[in-house]
Amino acid sequence: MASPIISLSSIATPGGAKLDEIMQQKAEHQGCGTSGGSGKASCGSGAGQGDLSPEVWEKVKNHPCYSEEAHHHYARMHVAVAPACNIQCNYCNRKYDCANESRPGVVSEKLTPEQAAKKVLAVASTIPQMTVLGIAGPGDPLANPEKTFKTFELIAKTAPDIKLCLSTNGLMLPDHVDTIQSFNVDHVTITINMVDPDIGAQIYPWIFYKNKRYKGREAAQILSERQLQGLEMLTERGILCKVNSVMIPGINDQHLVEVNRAVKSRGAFLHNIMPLISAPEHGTVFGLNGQRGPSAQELKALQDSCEGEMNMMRHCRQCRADAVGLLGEDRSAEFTTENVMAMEVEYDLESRQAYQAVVEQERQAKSAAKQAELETMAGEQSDVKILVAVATKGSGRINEHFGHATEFQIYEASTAGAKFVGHRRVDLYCQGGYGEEEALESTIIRAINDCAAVFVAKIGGCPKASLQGAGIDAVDRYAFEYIEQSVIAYYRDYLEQIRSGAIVHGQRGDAEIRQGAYVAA
Ligand code: CLF
Ligand code: SF4
Repeated sequence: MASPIISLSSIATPGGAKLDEIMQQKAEHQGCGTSGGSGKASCGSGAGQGDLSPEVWEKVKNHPCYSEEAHHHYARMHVAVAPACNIQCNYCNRKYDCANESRPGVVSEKLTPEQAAKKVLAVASTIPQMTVLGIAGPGDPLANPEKTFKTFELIAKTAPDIKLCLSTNGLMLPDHVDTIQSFNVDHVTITINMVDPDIGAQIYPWIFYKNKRYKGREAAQILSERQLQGLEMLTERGILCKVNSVMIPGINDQHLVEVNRAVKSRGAFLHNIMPLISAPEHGTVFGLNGQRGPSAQELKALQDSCEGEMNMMRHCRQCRADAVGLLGEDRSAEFTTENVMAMEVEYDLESRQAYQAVVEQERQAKSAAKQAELETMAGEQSDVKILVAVATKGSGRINEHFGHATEFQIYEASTAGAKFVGHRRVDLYCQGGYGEEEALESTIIRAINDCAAVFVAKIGGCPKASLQGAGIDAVDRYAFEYIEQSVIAYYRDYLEQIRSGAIVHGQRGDAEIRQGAYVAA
């Protein structure tokens, strides 16, 4: 059987055109243009740059984890080359992926560095918006340094436009900072759940360090010192650092404010407070002893309280160690080792860059549309804030059918505009006619119960009525429009309706964060 040759030229861009058409247009017109539904691109503006320096912006602008705005447009992939770990976390069961950076419940296919390098080329040739390669497990990348750095070396040679990213528990970090720098790994995540060893002893039963097993408080103290030392060493070298923290109610939830201060003072760029995933079927210590995870509002309240000078990440999807695709989608099943080894890959850098140029135009059009909508709210004064759930498959548009959504993105609307504040994973509503009402009641409404509205590309009459009955306005009039622009427009109308007496604004209840393993649609 002939191997399929992967070519980017037939891949449709976010606007629907094929890449070879775009390459033709590029050759004919090199200037600024408008694109997208609202057609208000601004020349040369860097959508989302804000007050970041040009060097930092260059590092984050197409990294889906380091820029919330980028995560609507760019994808990442992980390669599972690091099976071993040197610590034990009470939220991890090694039969599954790393819970730092993965969702428990799905076993990874482990790869050699050579297999990983081939896989990266295959994915990059199929998904032109894949810009970042991360190594995040399934154990700890720095407990497997040879495999980790060999993989980076191979990818840097063959796919030089791909950013390299690493996620670690930090125990061995100080020993590898120079190597990390020499391989141009510009993004490092450290999972830091505590800076107080007494709290750490409740999270980590042991660590294995310098050929010795340490337990309890002593183990947590060594781990904490090594994590903070590694963080300082990286930021001194200008490497962007993100800190992941798992929020464990009753153990470190209050303490994470102190962790936030400690990592901020050491130069961390971004803090990602994630909910504990803990269910008995995962077989973890926390899962088995009934330790609960936070509710959606508990998580948001903690993230809000830490949001000051430091950026908080709220769009993390707690990925598997072999995740592929946009955050929130999982295309790993397309790239099994068997499939990848059968592919004949052409690495077409020019086509990748052309595709990404179109994505940038779309981003700028989206940003301009949001700005224009925001200007219509000038002078508006109100304390009212509402949450809106959005069904989207990416590109920053409301482009998913209610029945096909496996997650909803959550935006907070206020007079300040539209702000992304999280996402909620749900069961599919449409499952061929089975269990639809059950899915609606048991997961979807509970997951977005704190939202005033849900924006969808399309929705049937029955679920619309059920949502309406739960006080959630199901809105399809913004189908295929930009999300933030639509959220602002809806909020403006909402305020008008409050003033006219058509609706009464009230506080909504809390919402649940869905527990358990994610099953890709
Ligand atoms: Fe992967 Fe992590 Fe790099 Fe991203 S994931 S190694 S920084 S490329 Fe991202 Fe996934 Fe959250 Fe991690 S959404 S779990 S933060
Ligand atoms: Fe599991 Fe990752 Fe913790 Fe190691 S660092 S025990 S692999 S969650």
